[in-house]
Amino acid sequence: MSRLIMISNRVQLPSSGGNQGGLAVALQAALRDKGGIWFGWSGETTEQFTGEIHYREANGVTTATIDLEQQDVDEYYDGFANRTLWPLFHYRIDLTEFERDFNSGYARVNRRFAETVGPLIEADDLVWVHDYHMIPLGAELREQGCANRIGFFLHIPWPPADMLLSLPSHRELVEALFAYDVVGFQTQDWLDSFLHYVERQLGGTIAEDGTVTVGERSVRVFADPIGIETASFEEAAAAAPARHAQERMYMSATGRTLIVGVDRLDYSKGLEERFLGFERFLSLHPDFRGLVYMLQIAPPSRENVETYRAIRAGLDALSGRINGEYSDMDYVPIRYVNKGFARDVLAGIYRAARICLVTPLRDGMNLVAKEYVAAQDPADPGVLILSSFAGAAAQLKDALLVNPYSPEEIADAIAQALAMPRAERVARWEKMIDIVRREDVTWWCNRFLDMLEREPAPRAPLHQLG
Ligand code: GDG
Repeated sequence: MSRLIMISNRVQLPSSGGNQGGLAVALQAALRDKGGIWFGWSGETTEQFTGEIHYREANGVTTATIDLEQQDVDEYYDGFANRTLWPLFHYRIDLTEFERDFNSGYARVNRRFAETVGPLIEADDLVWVHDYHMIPLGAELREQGCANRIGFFLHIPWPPADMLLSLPSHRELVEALFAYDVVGFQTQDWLDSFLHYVERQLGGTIAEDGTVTVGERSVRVFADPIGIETASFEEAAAAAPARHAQERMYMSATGRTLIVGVDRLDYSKGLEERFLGFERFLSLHPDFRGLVYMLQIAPPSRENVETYRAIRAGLDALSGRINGEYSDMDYVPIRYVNKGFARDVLAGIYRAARICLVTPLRDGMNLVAKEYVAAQDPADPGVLILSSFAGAAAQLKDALLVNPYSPEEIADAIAQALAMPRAERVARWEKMIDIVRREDVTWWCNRFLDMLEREPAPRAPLHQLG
């Protein structure tokens, strides 16, 4: 049986704390099943890049990591990945920085990854590369003669063709994807944007079976929506630590209705717009003031990048202003918490919330929406308010779908959710949980690996496109 070589920017060993995300758990399970290695950056820097590999092993999973130079981190991670690709792929040209040094740092680190992981790959191994940090890695591996089956999965959206054209190296980036055998996107929408670019800019052709051909190169593309570890999340939500968290929320709420939001502190998550939507709700529905409050959990992320510091300052000011206006001696409308919670505590908070606001301006998928659904009490579930611009909206059609830019739509959806009879809440939830259970993270992982395994191997060496 083929081993699995998984490659992503960061890796995660199994831990006993129960604090791991569903994605890490699923990838670890696949690694345990197939055997192999999870390769990535250690998160550490070194004076001079040596390519020395640090191996760690826990619970049947082996990780292999390398340290990068500070300049690598600045140009590749904080630079091209998080200041160029992340904003651009989330439709934020206004925040996208186009620096030549970022480009060269991105190329250099991908080459360094390829040179260090390349020798670890054995003839029959399947190679699975993850996300926007690593787009050129497949091509770098092919350069070194790697003929294995290599797949790539993009966790974030793919931008519309016109938007991608604003990236000076757009052609190079897209051509690099043709070094893979299989490329997976979260939704058909993101895949369509990719195909549109390929047809228009590269004159590519698209076959019925999802094979895209440009010149002599072909790649199999498909939409494979990522799921969560539903069964274990449902279990966690009903277990003692979650019940305690739920009780704590009820006690501190003193009979008020809880609306929850859980997001990494990131401009793509639409936090400011969400606060404004909640403010609009309070202003349009004075009867509900003092009866409904919002808990926004937003652990900081990417604090080395200036835009992220700015969004934090903006949200501090906005929540302060709204609280100043609508608070009372015993009421604060927004509890805004900049820290993370253990996964089972989070499950209890989800369950205590009558409404979950998931309103990203753009999101590859959004796992919080699925976790909220999985955490609900089947007899008395809450209501999910979901941005139609999140990948998850393609599956969770029974959520209340909103335009996250519109405070009115958010305010109306909150009012509708608060008034929703239990029978309707149950009916909507049953349809959503059915999908969240069926299309869970294991389903996603197996679908990708099955697709990759179906590809003929070994593969021909890389030719030039065109
Ligand atoms: C990228 C794409 C795609 C958050 N706060 C806490 C906590 N979290 C966990 C959530 C959830 C995860 O972090 C966030 O996942 P999302 O999917 O919502 O968003 P991104 O981090 O932007 O992920 C996204 C995803 O990749 C997978 O492909 O869905 O579109 O942007 O699992 O629960 N977890 C704990 N405490 C917290 O306070 N334990």
